[in-house]
Amino acid sequence: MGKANRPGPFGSTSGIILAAVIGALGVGVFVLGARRYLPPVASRHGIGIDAMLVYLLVTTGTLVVLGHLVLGYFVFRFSRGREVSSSLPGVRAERIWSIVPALIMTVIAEGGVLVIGIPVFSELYTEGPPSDAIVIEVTAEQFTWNVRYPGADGAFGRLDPSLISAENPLGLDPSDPAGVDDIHELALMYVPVNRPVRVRLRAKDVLHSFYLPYHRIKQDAVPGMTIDLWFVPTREGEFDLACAELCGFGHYQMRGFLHVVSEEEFERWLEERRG
Ligand SMILES: [Cu+2]
Repeated sequence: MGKANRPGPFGSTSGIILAAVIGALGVGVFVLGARRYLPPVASRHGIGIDAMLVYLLVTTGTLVVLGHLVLGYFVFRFSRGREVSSSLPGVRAERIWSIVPALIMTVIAEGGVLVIGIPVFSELYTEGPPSDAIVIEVTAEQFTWNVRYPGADGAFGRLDPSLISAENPLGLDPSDPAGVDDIHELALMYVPVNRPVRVRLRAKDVLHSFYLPYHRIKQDAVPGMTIDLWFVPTREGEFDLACAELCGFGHYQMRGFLHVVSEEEFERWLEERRG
């Protein structure tokens, strides 16, 4: 069957309809995917994350659209009941059509991840937070966020899991003087704008995930581990904190708030909370 001389499978009308559907599918997917699906960015590194996502979406989306338009064109062109002939492609053509798309996909994927993404990730995950970062401890539990700030001494009080009770949800050791002035909040974080924030993330019971959608931060909270993360908030306002890991019946209630305020307002709030 090397050479096939038979009519195309479609009459012209159905061919045109199919070609239009295929073309519209490609364009439709791109238009749907191009809508803004993340809330407006509010952190410094988030700008880099968004740049990577937009680059990958535009490059791969363009290929999807082009691929569908070419496919639609071929269906239209060769579906009019005309006789078509075909022959197997030569080795050279096969090589070219294997290597060129592989190179294009490499440039697209590596350009996005290595050139745009890796510098952002390496600052966040290998360099760590600057020394002037505000340190906050967040302990996730079913179904809320325990937020703790060190008091005026700048040190967190010792925790002992055997002391955990309804009144002492974190198991704070009363014999440690460093813990006396610690500030506790429930599902509420205050941070000053444009200052690095370092979060020491813990989990009390099961897996949770600390998700700040506006700040492009999502980190699993794992029982038995303290995981460090950091970011620099760039806009003042009240932002959502959500749990992004299905953690039980009350998972949907695990909403918290991040208040990003001016440096003066933050100091005022700290003073107030220190009493
Ligand atoms: Cu949770």
